[in-house]
Amino acid sequence: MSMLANLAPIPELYVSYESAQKMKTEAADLVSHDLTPRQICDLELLMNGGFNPLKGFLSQEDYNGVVDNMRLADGTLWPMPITLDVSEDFAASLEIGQDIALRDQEGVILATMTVSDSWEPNKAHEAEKVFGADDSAHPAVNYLHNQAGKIYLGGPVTGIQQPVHYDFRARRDTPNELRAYFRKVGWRKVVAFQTRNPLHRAHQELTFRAAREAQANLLIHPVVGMTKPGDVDHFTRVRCYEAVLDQYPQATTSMSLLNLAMRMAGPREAVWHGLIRKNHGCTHFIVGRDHAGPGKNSAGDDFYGPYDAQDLFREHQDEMGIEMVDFKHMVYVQERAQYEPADEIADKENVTILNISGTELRRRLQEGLEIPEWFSFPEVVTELRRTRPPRNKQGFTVFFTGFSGSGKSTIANALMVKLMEMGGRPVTLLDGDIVRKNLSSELGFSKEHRDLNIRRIGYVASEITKNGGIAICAPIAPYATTRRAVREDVEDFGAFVEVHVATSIEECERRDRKGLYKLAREGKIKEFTGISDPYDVPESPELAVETENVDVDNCAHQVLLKLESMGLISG
Ligand code: PPS
Repeated sequence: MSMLANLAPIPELYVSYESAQKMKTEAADLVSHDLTPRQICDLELLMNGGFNPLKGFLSQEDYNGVVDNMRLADGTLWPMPITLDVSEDFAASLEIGQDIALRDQEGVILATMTVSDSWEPNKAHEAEKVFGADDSAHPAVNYLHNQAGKIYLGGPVTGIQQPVHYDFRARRDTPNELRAYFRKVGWRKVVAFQTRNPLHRAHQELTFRAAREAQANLLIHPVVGMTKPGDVDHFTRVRCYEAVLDQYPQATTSMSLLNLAMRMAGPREAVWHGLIRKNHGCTHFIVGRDHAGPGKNSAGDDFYGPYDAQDLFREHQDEMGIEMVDFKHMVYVQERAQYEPADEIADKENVTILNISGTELRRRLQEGLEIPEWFSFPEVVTELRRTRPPRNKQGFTVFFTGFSGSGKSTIANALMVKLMEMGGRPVTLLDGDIVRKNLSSELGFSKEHRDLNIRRIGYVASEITKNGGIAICAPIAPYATTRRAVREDVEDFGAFVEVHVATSIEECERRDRKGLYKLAREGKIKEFTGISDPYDVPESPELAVETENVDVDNCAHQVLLKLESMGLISG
């Protein structure tokens, strides 16, 4: 297969400017759904043709086909369920055939959708089929179970306007804008490079080789929508890409940003990425080792084989109409001062092969260690160091959890004082009682209210962490899923150290400092944690402290030692 691009415009779902103005006024009468960040990304690519041939969020029949055999009901290849998940209450308020307004998080109307289908999906089945396992260590499976609404709505979308972006506007292109650009500059063969990481020298070599192999122009097409939790933020990455762009021949290389919400679905994701790039006018697509890999599963193994994505792509590429340029792992050969594909080095025994993994790079950045010139470009390293200061200068959160009266607040107070004595970073204590007085004064102790309380604490802690401070939280936080959600919020910006204050319920009741256990036993306080309400014992906290026969100073000191071993404070 050797192909040239058909660069005719592809169908979009937008109405004309005049109709859009009219629809905006008329939509005031429609029921509204406020889109989540991921749904906004999906909607943008639906509307601009990035997800061509989809005409809206999947119907139940299309969804079943996509989940079970990667095909829409009419047989067209489509590997990823693009679904509009909503709450049960919202779904129950709608009727089939009704038009709803799809709004962004500021309430701006982006589209309308005619609801053709509403159903409760089998999420465990979706996880198994689409992501390979119903294992919440997979970010998309976690999203499916813990963030996505219970009901899916399907139906055709009518586009009113693109989601608004204030950043890097000149670098964002719709499929038709890219197609027009390729037509204008006469590019008929274009190889796309998908990435969610900063570009280092190995990537540059890989993309050069791919362009040479396909005798094609190169489109660097990084994802700036949603990537894997913990990735380098897209602002930093785009500044890095811009710095590296100078290293490429201008006449044959271009860069454009893609507002895609990745799922990290490995093989299926590679096929999806290929279809999206075809829609953007590309003829070739680079698939490397472990394409869109989600990391390890809960047993510590990889979700997918390193070349599964290449195999699935190869199987479908004729039908897809975009050709794969496959790559093995690139490594640096010191004696020849160049990058080579690991599997093509014939004289392995006689040369020194160097490689720095993503994990090793993060470690070096975190610890402020050297990053050699053979690995990356000085401009990229400077940019990364600026946003990722070493760990002992970053913000972090210590999150105590345990029963009422377990000693959380006392240890948290002692820890705060010790950290303040050390200095360097501002420290804030978000104690359970204090938070309930200030942030959450209207809340009670139902599951819903407790979750809300913890999410508020998590939000404040993540802001403190982002801004380089230390947040110490000390609520009961009885639910594991909520603690996990807070961990994710915080880990976007710094370390999350969960400390289980493991005092037994019997001991807490025996101490009964505030006399609450007595009242709980008498039924005078309802839903009391440990007595008449559940507590999920943390399965793998960073630290568990025993408080029986151990004094407070020692408990706080154990936390300090943990922080030190994690590199968060210097010894
Ligand atoms: S939660 O579940 O995390 O939102 O709880 P939290 O905000 O930490 O609040 C716990 C403090 O409120 C007092 N209290 C109760 N605790 C548990 N269950 C019930 N029903 C309840 N009613 C009041 C209790 O004193 C907790 O304080 P701590 O500091 O944990 O002893």
